[in-house]
Amino acid sequence: MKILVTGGAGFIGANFVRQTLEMRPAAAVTVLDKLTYAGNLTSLADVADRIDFVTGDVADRDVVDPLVAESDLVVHFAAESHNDNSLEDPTPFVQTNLVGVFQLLEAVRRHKVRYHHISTDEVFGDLALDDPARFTPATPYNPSSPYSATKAGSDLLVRAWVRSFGVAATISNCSNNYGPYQHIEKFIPRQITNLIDGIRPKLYGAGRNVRDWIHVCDHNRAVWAVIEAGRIGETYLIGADGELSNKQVVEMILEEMGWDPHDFDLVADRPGHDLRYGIDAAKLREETGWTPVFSDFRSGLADAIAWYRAHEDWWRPQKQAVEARYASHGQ
Ligand code: NAD
Ligand code: TDX
Repeated sequence: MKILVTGGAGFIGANFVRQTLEMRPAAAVTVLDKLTYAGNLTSLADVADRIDFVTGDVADRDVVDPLVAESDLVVHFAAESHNDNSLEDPTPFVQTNLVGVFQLLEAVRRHKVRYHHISTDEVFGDLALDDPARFTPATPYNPSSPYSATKAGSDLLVRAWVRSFGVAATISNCSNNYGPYQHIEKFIPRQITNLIDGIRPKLYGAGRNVRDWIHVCDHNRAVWAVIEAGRIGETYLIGADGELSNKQVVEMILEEMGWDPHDFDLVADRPGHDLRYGIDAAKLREETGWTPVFSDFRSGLADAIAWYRAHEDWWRPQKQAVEARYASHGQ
């Protein structure tokens, strides 16, 4: 099987490539990645001789078309992925997350190639903190940020291409991932690398916002479950019952790294900050049999802390610029 993985030099994509080579050693994997600030070739260094790597833009028809033509399956991870960046400049979000998906859909339509679309629970907007309800596949789309609006738009493009043109596609909407190779602009690795540098963690607002955490390897195993057992045209929500407030997460990081759990700072809130995400993954579990392997968040977090401690060469080059950018926003 020839698989085209877009965004394979990013956090989830790099883990997906590695897991795929492990689980399916006969698969031929090509990665298409633009190597933006978020793409890092060293994330694939140990598997470089087992994949084809193409540097290019998913929004470029001339790049995408021949790669899709020679594939049996496209798994699309490439995106501008950070909410805070989308508040500063939405331009690349519209270009990559919408125009890029349009180009991929046109190519899989032309060449009749199976397509799996990676999306986020943020397309549904947010839930109240005290609401027992969780997102289901029937929850209406109500995105809050430029990032989540472009992801919502891309999901709708996929649905239209399935219905109008018979494209063989599935969609998965996952909750917040953590694990190795996550960019240090994101919440958990930012706080871990801050603490390595002796800097107190930064919580937006009062730290009450809730995210539903899943280990990146459980996300990727669920993606394979949907590719293999999901129904064409369907949407599957991926989550591992991991709801925690940001304050709870920071306290755990502090404890695991040997600090006092109160050693954090409250900083300026994110404009339009979604209050809570929570996933009901019943459809995924029932139709594909998937279950998460990383059921203990604290031990998964301890693994992630160990990874960032051991891979300072991977994140150090970006640390100063990331923190300078946050500081300019009072964060
Ligand atoms: P990331 O920012 O770490 O990686 C994105 C990758 O895409 C990078 O390697 C980057 O170079 C590449 N890329 C960006 N623009 C491109 C373009 N125009 N053409 C080709 N490549 C391009 O992101 P991530 O956290 O790994 O997220 C991957 C996907 O998963 C995204 O679609 C995101 O919306 C989705 N998702 C992420 C999470 C999460 O918690 N991180 C949760 C649910 C869904
Ligand atoms: O320093 C911080 N302090 C803080 O309190 C940072 C960077 C974040 N936060 C908060 C904001 C969120 O409530 O932590 C939470 C998580 O923040 P992010 O890591 O930026 O993730 P989020 O905005 O929830 O989006 C993530 O999950 C869904 C991914 O970045 C998206 O790509 C994915 O779609």
